[in-house]
Amino acid sequence: MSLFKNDTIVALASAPLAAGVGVIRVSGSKALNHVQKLFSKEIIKHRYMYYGTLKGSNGMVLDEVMVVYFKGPNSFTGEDVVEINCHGGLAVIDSILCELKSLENCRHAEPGEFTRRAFMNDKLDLTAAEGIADLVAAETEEQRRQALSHVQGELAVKFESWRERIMHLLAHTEAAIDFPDEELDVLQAAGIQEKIKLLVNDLQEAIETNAGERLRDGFKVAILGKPNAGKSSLTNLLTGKETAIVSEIAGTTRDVIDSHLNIKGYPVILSDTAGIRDTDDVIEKEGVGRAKKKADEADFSILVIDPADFSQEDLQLINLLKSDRGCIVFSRADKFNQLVEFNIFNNTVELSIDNQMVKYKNKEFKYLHLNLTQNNSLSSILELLANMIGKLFGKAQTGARISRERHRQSILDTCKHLNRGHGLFEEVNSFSLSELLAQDLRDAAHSIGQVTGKTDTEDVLDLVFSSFCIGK
Ligand SMILES: Nc1nc2c(ncn2[C@@H]2O[C@H](COP(=O)(O)OP(=O)(O)OP(=O)(O)O)[C@@H](O)[C@H]2O)c(=O)[nH]1
Ligand SMILES: [Mg+2]
Repeated sequence: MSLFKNDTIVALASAPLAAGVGVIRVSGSKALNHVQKLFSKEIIKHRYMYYGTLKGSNGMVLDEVMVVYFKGPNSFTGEDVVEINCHGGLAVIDSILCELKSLENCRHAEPGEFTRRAFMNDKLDLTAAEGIADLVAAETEEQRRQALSHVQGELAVKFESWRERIMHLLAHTEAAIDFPDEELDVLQAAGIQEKIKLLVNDLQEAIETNAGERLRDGFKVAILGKPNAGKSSLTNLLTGKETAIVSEIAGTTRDVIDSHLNIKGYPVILSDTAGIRDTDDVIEKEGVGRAKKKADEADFSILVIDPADFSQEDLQLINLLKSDRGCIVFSRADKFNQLVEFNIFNNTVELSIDNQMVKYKNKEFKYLHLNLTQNNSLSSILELLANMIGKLFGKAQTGARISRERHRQSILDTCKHLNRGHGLFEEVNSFSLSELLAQDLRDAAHSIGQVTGKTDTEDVLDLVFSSFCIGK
């Protein structure tokens, strides 16, 4: 993105809808001058709200507005900023934007340009900038919390502490360069090799779970089972509407149907799938293939079983479930209220009624037995899902979580450089050990620094800010 830093930029900061109030943001050295030209009152004090009218160049009143001036560097972007609270009609907003853009060196902001200027002026780091984008997009309570913690710098603190550890190692290593005859002793005395190993362990632990990314993008839950088991009935129960067609004809659902849910603050992408069975029908076969793929990609799977129709195929499906990442819902509790009476498990599966656990081949899964056609089954399945998802998130490391592929990639790159440095110690007669190690550590510091923007490169900035919308 080519940016003219001296331009004053302007854009609607609120949503482009007909609304009670719209907020137009102006940032740059001419922000105050420009708004003052149109505004009826003299703006004297900073952080003070003025009520007045805005007039166009032809003298026509555009709107009655409230104006606040934030003097740089005490503003969002770090530059002079003026915010205009106008009526939120699209024509009102257009007319004000047009007038402002007709003034000298004033243009429409690029997507993310306000936040990018804030970054350039050291008002925030890249993780906080991403946090702002996530906060704007947050739809559930847990997403809001995570995004806010990033805006408040928790993730930056974490990445900075890793970078500082690398810089510390680098300082020792560079000191050893001056003692070529004793460099190994100097490095060993400082415990550099062990410290590298510890750091790599910490970094790997941070990317072990993808809880932060899941929280941002949605937790994937797949509903699986044989045809007619009751998968679509369960989907409709969870979504609270007729999301999928339910019928007594086996093979009703042919494709994957995704719905977005908010389960106790966690964003969930629920996938109803085609009943899994051997079939010659080409379309159904494709659906079965997609169902299996969904199950494989899912963070959590719910296997629906009709206890009256229990068969070898159900055992194969139980086999597909991953420990801690799956549960079983037996349907038709209204027709079969005692699972054990039917000896459906053929002694291959243990059923613990007290704990509501199904045990099969050393794996255990929580189960429920429900009437999926009844709304009052909803609370128990919601509770079970919320518990399971909560547990998976709880397993994640404490503190701020990494939330993007970009963060994960930089940790992987950092580990690669650190591991290479660590390996140098194993090379007998390693030539210029400290010089080579110093280079690996510099590379590692560069990789980890990219996350907060400490070692900014233009393409990283473009990548981060291109996902923003205009006005942010
Ligand atoms: N009485 C009763 N009927 C149920 C229950 N669950 C599902 N059904 C009925 O079973 C039939 C099949 O249900 P669906 O939800 O369409 O089953 P499915 O697993 O989506 O089936 P496919 O899409 O064909 O794979 C429908 O007639 C449902 O009304 C239940 O708990 N009790
Ligand atoms: Mg179905």
